[in-house]
Amino acid sequence: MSNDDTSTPNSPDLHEFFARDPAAADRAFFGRETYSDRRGFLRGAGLATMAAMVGAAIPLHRNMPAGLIPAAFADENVLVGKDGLTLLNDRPVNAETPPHLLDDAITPTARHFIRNNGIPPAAADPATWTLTVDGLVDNPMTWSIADLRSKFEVVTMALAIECGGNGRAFFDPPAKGNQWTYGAVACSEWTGVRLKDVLAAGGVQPGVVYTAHVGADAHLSGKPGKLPISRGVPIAKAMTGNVLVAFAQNGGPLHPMNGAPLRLVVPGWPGSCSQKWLQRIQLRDVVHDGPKMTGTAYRVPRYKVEPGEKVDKKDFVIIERMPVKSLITNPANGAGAGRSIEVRGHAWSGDRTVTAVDVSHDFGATWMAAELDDPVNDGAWQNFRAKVELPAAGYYEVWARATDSEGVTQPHAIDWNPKGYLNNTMHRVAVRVA
Ligand SMILES: Nc1nc2c(c(=O)[nH]1)N[C@H]1C(S)=C(S)[C@@H](COP(=O)(O)O)O[C@H]1N2
Ligand SMILES: [Mo]
Repeated sequence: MSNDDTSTPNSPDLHEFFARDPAAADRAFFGRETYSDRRGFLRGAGLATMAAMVGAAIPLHRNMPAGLIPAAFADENVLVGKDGLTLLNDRPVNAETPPHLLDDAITPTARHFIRNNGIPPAAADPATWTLTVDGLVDNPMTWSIADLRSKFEVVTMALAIECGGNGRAFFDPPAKGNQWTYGAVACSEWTGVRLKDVLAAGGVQPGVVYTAHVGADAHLSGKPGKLPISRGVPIAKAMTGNVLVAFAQNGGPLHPMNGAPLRLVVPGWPGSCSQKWLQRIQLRDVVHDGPKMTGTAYRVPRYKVEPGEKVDKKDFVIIERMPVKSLITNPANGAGAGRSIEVRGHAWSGDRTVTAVDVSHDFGATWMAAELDDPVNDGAWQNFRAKVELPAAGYYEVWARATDSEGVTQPHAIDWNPKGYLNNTMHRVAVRVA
């Protein structure tokens, strides 16, 4: 987008100022000195405290040029409260989880990936957070989290979220964007209320076709009122029983980077539908056209294209359900093993169930069926395991492929698209038998 202004005219000066005299720059911008032991400070105090302090010291900190707050965050401490994630980008923060750390049936909060399009809001008090439902509803309403808890049935569900760009790193020619490998997927246990109950309480008007979701994060440019991302889903999807407005993750608070204190969880569809730091849902009589709904964002060509082919913008369609896929979480890629191994992992297919997972150790020449669990609820990933005897010492690849309730099986090779979405090729891990 030609007028999508992400330039930051001030930031080079700010960087220079911080580089030249960090203490003075800190006093000027933060009202106190944080630099003298910035790394130590962040390490000790954590991201939430840092965000709260910055927010308190600078009322308009969300409007500051990109490059100031992020510079302060730009070390490994952006991953406070996370365990073993790989940082792909620190402005905005994007981090994925190595597959072998996703072995649990329910992903621990510390291992849930992070996909940010902008600057997360300062840590907020759940007691004062509100969600407004407006647009084409009979009764526009603003709810506190306590209201949501008391007015609607509270449910807990294991729900898988996968970023539409998971697997982008393997596109050739390469696609721009975060180079996710395998780990932009997770299945936390989310507690909240059903979006359909909240929308029904507002009175969905006839003619509503789409939702529009608004979060509290700021655009990287710091421009006031400019949203980094605002996605929506067709009203029929919003009215599905497993779409939650969630205020707890794995029995505790949401992680600040996973949308605390309130987020949407729309399982089976691109993660981008699951708005974090959720403040507002608007009902519309047209397909939503917020940032990252239009152009080529979270869209694919409506026909199959040759790798590298240039596709006209008008030929892109919005991604809806995510395709059938599986992930091997044991053994870890490159692991040494004995001849007898247990291959474990998860499989999922948006809006469908997985009916079979097969594993191979001979490059797909032969396959054996894995034991496959039913989903614990609609929208959860399914766990599989298979005892595999490797014939002799040496190097092997273990492959997994899932098949879903419509009979669709994961492909061997990528269906290339310009933005690198929907890579559901089979996962392969290397194993060396001593
Ligand atoms: N407000 C807001 N919501 C958001 C995003 C964002 O940048 N801002 N990123 C989206 C994308 S693209 C994904 S894949 C998921 C990732 O959720 P997670 O960071 O909790 O793993 O959040 C979605 N919700
Ligand atoms: Mo995403």
